Amino acid sequence: MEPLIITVAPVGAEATRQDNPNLPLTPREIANEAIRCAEKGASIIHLHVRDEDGKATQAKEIFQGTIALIKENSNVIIQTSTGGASWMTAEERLQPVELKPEMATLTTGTVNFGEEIFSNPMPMVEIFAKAMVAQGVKPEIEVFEVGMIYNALRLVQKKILQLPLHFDFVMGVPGGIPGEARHLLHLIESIPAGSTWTVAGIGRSELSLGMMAIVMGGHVRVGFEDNVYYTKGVLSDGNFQLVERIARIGKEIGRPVATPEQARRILGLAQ
Ligand code: KMH
Ligand code: ZN
Repeated sequence: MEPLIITVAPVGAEATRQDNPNLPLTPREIANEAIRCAEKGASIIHLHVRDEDGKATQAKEIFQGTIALIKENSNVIIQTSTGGASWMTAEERLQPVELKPEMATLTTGTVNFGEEIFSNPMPMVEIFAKAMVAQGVKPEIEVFEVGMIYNALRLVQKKILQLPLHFDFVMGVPGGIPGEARHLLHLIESIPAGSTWTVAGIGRSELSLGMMAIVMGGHVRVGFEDNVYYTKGVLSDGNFQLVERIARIGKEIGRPVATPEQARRILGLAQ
């Protein structure tokens, strides 16, 4: 099996310091956390940023500053979010793609997101996909529901995207596909042969689904965007602790972590 690509999602758009006081918020804090996670075995940073008040933003300048700080001390792959937060406009969300990150997320459908709606109508998804292709950015297809796989394949049929695709199964969002083993099997069976995939389990499913992915040849995402706990009722000291644990488990069951260079080769990114 390929080495294990660990993605860390250190901040997200929703988590607050009330959820975990160790949540990084400023560009410097996010960069330091990203670098520490890279040292522990993460090869992709799934990046959201916050404004001066700690509120989610997709401002290009804040992404640019944060990415520059990360790159000073790490060659980790930067994957900017285009999901942003559910209340943002499409124009706001797409901004970081102009910075030509190596990767960006592409959610290929609309889903209930707790009490809100994470809106991704297909005409908007097509615009996002075309922008990524034009800027040489590899999309990671964010799958909150099985139908989103087939929406992504429609973009392939329309020759907007090309195979092989890289999928992230985001499982356990209230309103999306539950974070259960049988659903992960169904998702894996639904993607074309030759695809790569990772899993982001929300809350307590982060660890159980991550372990399944390690055994099944997939890859794993961890981090405070998805889960702020280390174990039930015990907050994590930092994202680095979640990365360290999944790297250790991977190593012990025969999937040592991928370096960023190995991850680039596995994902077909320019070396
Ligand atoms: N914050 C969610 C509404 C992504 O980064 O692409 C969407 C999200 C997905 O986080
Ligand atoms: Zn995200």
